[in-house]
Amino acid sequence: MPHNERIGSTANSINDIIQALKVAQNIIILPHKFIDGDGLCSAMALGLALESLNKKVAVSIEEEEIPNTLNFTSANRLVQKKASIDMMVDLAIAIDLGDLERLGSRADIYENAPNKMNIDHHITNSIDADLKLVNSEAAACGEIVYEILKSMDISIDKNIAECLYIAIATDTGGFRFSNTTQKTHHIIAELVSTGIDVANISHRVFDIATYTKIKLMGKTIENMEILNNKAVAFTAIPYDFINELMPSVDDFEGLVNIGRNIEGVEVSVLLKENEPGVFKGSMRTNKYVDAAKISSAFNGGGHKRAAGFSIQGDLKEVRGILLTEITKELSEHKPHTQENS
Ligand SMILES: [Mn+2]
Repeated sequence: MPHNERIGSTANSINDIIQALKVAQNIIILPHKFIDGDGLCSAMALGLALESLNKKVAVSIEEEEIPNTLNFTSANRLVQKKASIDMMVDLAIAIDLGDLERLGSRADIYENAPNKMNIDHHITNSIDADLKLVNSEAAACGEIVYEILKSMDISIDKNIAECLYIAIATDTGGFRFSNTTQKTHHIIAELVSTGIDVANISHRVFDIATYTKIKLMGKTIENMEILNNKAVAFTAIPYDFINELMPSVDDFEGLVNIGRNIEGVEVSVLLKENEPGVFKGSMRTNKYVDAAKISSAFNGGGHKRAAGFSIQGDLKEVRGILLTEITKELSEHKPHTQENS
């Protein structure tokens, strides 16, 4: 597919976007809260490119710090906390989000900007913007930014390539998810040709974990029960363990997937006891159980395959309540083939 064919894109043409980027001088780029590889790194790639055109650029994130797994690129210098931003913004770009709620405390920066742009690839996008480039066919915003840079004749140097690589690699789960296309691989081939260190990037982004996280993984596995004829993986990390270990929020990332990846498991639940008797739950499902539906019964929600909730009580009691709901959902739904995304 030629690079200028943009199936699924809406609103403005890429030329409108390019014109606005050329005119703007002070640009703030805003990825979503709970920052991830695509949000941060597509923002930084665009930021580096705009800097090369002598524009003043900041990437503002909601988090106090860049997560460990993403905290190694030279582009990180573009990242500023909201409080330290001291420029008169003439263009705000909301990137990798389809809902302004996902800007968190930074929504006002976007709302108050004289020019608003939204670059996104979510199929549900309700953002009001002066300029909008939404391409739900793109595997990552990194692919859209790549296309913008090509159209602007901005050369993709090693630093930009590194950011785009991380953006695309993370949103495709390391080129394994169904959003990975021939075009994805064509773009990646060009990025790799700049000399980026793929092995090092992959190790940093996908493999490295803090020792604290490894200990949490150990506890997650140690406490795991396989129930309901092996369809449910249930585990809890107790308050005392957390209190002694003092993990960061990052350290809990992905722990619930350990249960989900066990052969035959449909529902994986991980309970984190934040305070004695106060649990934050994560739920992942594989094929047919609606995690959002179950979670909504416990002050939570999310997506069909990934949701979160809150529940209070003693662990035994909480476990019983949750398993009753999960068992009900499991028995109500006959497995059927469905895209697992
Ligand atoms: Mn994304």
